[in-house]
Amino acid sequence: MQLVSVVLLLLAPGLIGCSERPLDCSDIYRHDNSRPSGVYTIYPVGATSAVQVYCDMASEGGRWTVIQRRMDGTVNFYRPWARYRTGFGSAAGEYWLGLENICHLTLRRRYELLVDMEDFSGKKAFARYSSFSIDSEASGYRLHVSGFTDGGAGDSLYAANRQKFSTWDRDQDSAGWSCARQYMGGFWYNACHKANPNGIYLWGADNTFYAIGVEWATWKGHDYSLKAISMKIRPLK
Ligand SMILES: [Ca+2]
Repeated sequence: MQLVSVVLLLLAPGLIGCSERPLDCSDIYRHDNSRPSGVYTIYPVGATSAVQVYCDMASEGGRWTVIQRRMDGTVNFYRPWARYRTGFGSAAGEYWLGLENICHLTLRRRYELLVDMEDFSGKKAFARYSSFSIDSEASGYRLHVSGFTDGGAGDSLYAANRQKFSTWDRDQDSAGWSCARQYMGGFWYNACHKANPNGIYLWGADNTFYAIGVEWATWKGHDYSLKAISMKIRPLK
């Protein structure tokens, strides 16, 4: 009987913690600010919407919810609308959180955006934006990003701002052709891009096909595919 009581006591704090249903990584941090970076479960769309994400608890003060991550080329990012809508990949590795999840988060809270990146020589840079949100699917998941701060990478999202999201099977870009098909990703293409974080994972400098790589052109140009890039958001205080 005593053992049962002890077990219940040990379980109780955990049960209370789980019932709080964190919306994003900032909630997990607020609940326990000693938690390290890693994979956690969040609930962006409500109690039945459990989704695994990577929480960056270290960069620039931590509390970041990673919405996109490339690091080794193990996940195919050339996917149709339905996959970009719901998300794909693995929270411990490469993934896309999903436009529907991102949309719900930015409806609920005001977010900033950090884009961290690294090249194949180990150099790092970032771009930071003080405001980030996307509209609903009915509005094409249109992007709103502003308040740029340069961490050495330059502002490669200026062309993507106020664009709808496009995939190879849903062309909502500003070009007379399909940017997603030409540059082999899914993104807020204009006509077409300075940033292609969901492009084809190549290994550094490669000009075989123009601008199809995992690119941040204001840092490395259009013939260089990054080793790593991640887009992460956190609520403004
Ligand atoms: Ca088009």
